[in-house]
Amino acid sequence: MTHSLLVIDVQNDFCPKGTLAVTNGDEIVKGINALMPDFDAVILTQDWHPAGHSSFATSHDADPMSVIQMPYGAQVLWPDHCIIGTSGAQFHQDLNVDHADMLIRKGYNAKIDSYSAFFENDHQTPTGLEGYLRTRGIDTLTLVGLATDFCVNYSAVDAANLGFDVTVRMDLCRAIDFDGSLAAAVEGMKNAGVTIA
Ligand code: VGL
Ligand code: ZN
Repeated sequence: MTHSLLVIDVQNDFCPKGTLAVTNGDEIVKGINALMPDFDAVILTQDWHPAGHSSFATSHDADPMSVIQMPYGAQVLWPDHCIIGTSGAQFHQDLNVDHADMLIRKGYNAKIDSYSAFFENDHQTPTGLEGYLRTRGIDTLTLVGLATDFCVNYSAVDAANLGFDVTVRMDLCRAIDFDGSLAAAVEGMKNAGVTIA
């Protein structure tokens, strides 16, 4: 077994004072750092959007958290967040980025969102993470980070569907939990064979 820790989007905009703040999002940073030495590899993801990204409510003159239909399916419209080059897009200052073997960015294509670390929201366009894991012989993943019900959820389900052995450490994740999204995410992850710990 080769086991990787996948740290999802521990960035300023998802922490208190961020533009898409997840309640107590910064609480998990210490625990994540403490876990890193236990793994064969540590991979960090970074939500990385160009200004005017199609997932932003401001790009559609719509209210934040409204939902629209995109060519690839339903899309929640978010407040502007994690814009390339801004401090909001940077990792939380206490996250031990020096311990990471690999950083993967996602959401840089203006026309399509990418919650998952593996595929954009069309569920087809790969980020390349699968190939990285396979060529390193990594077969087992533990996921932590932000937000439980969006990027952690999508990444965990994709990883399980790709055949990885996947565990989500709920104590080291925090959720947006909007409109029942957390309960739905937990249900979906369990159905995909993800271990909820
Ligand atoms: C995320 C909404 C929009 C996340 C990213 O990291 O869960 N959520 N972009
Ligand atoms: Zn985003």
